[in-house]
Amino acid sequence: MMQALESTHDSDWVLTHEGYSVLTENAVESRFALGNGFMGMRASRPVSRGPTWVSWQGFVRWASWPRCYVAGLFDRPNTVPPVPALVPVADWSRVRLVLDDNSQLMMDGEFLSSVRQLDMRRGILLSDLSYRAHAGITINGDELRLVSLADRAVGLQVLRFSLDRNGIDVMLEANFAMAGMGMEPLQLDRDVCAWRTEGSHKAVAMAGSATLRADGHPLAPERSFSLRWIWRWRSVAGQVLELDRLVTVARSDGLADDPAPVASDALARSRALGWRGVLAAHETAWQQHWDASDVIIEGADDEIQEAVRFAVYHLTSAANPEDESVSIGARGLTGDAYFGHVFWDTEIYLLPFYVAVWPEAARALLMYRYHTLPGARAKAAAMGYRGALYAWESADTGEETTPERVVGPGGETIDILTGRMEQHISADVAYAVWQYWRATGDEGFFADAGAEILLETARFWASRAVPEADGKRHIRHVIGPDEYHEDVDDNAFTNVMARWNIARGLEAIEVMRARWPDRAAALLERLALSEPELADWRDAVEHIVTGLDPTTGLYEQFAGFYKLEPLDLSLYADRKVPIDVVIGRERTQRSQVVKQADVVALIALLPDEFPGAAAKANFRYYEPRCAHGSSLSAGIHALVAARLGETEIALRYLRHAAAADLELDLNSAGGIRIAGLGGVWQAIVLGFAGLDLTGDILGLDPKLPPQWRSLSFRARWKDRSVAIRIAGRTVEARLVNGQPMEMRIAGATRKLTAGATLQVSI
Ligand code: IFM
Repeated sequence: MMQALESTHDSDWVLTHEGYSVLTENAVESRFALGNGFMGMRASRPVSRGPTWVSWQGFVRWASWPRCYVAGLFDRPNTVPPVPALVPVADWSRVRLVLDDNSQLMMDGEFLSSVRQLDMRRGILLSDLSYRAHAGITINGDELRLVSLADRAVGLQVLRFSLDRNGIDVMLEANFAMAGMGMEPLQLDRDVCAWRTEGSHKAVAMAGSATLRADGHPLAPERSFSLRWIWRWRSVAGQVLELDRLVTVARSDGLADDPAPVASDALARSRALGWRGVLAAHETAWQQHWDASDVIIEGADDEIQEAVRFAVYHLTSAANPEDESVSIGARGLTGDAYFGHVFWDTEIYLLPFYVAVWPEAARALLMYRYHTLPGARAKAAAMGYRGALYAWESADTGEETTPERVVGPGGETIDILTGRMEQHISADVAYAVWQYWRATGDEGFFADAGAEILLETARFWASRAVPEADGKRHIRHVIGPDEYHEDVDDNAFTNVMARWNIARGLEAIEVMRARWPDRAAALLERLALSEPELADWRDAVEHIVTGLDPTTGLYEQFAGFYKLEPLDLSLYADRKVPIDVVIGRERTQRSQVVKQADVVALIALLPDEFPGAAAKANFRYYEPRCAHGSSLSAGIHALVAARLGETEIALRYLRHAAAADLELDLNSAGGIRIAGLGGVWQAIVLGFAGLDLTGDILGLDPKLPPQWRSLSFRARWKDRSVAIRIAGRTVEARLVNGQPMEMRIAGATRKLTAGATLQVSI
């Protein structure tokens, strides 16, 4: 194996998978997927195994799902009901190998070894295989693949292989499989092709170059077809053939913009660098990201260290600070589940990571919400409300894209109510805007975009929380984070977040008036926000029902939750499927069983709403009632437990969250569950380390598990970068760059100056 194709010699950084199983291949492809926020590529093997599928318990699935995605490339496939979905682009890593006229589908021979590795430090996928083909010919090969973090348009594959025989007629074809699937061709030239989506008027171009070398000398290809190269030669035993293929991709969102020249320019740029230069630039970019975002835990189990790196790897792979027109789907760019749609996952589960280590990415994600405000306004208006109600599932335009119904496992039609009722999304977006602004002090963003989001979402809630005969304002007919209970009234999470959102809307006006009076007046005028309407907002803040019992400090999850049938979840501890599958949908709805963190998520987001012993009381009440039917749940439970000093419980949940995509859980088949990975990072950094970026001073309140010898990471805060190390009862903080600042560590405020490491005993 040549050096570039070797993985980092450190098991903390490298995930390894040996073999190939039709049952788990899809999950492996998601888990080892590559991405740079613009392009995402599943880790499918480059040589086809033919149309392998598994027919298992009555349904048919593709064992391998080779897919390459481009962020924002949505179209409406012919689904019923029609919803926008990400359209895959060409699987540019595909090769076809023919030996003496026999196509090698890697099905009929024998794998002597087959190993895939994800080198997270370098952001590369490495494969190594040895295969005994027909007539006993052995093929040895290895592959390196990446999508560049240094130049997001660029992908690279380097493939080396040899045969153990002389005199075999070999044909190697490098092609762009499935190119243009579901799209119409616009241009099919030798080195660059472009297609357009059928309905959404987007276009994508791909350009490519491929070189095959034998003993370092290029072989001449046949070029009978666009983006296809065919080489023929007679084998020499042990001779190493090296294929390097560069691909570049460009997307355009309007038919007037031609993406082909953009892809061609990117190809020229990367060809000038050569594949080693492309690889080197990519590795440097990853190193810079790791310098800013690595989390090092000494003394933790290997799985936790590996899990947090895996989380940071996928979070880094998912975002693109250069594109404000896209956000991150529930599976990133690693699989088709949820069609690439964006949920609250991004603002609540992912944003904290970006805000703390990569605020430029956080800003672009929030600008996506700014650009999709018209869609949110239209949704609110269509439902009879004012302001902005964001889509529960959002694609490229901001219109609601949640399917209205799906076909259930038994062929029955199931209505999906979340698109109409899961409205907390609007407060979640507002929450993320506020967190970003507090942590970065990005005034330009606040004045140009953030304030408008806060005002329009506040306005929605004020119109949504209707005054009733009891003198209170209620929010009826919603779904909270606990999606087992549909069409409920006064979900505490929704109502408390709504109240918070309206209060921040009012505060945003104060901030605007104090800092930019002219712009404040212009904004209020443009939004036609009058004093009587603001008075109504103040009334809403006063009167929204929250479900809080002041005597116990407990929030009722929604009106009537306490009257539901109690369910002892410990009796179902060994179940392998979600609780609603075990006890049925109807009983689940009648029971006090919570799908995922709901009131517990509120403790995480708005700790000030749980003074004194209230946080613990609510956690103790709701934690045993939670069935964790979503990958979002465990991480947030770990975070809250860690802050409460419930270290063992927190570690248990952290392990649970860590295992989700790292173990070959078949739920990862449709893509990694990136919100769960965000939860892993949050549990460690916001939970155990107690990092708080939202106060006037950067805060840290560590409560590490005793077995962790140390926890180290970096955080960005208001144009500064701070390196933090917590070891036992000592905290070290160092200002990596930026102006001197204050920091509150375990309640005590200290000064942080350049060049000196602050050391505090806690
Ligand atoms: O947003 C989540 C939701 O909270 C639970 N079901 C899956 C969605 C996408 O991850």
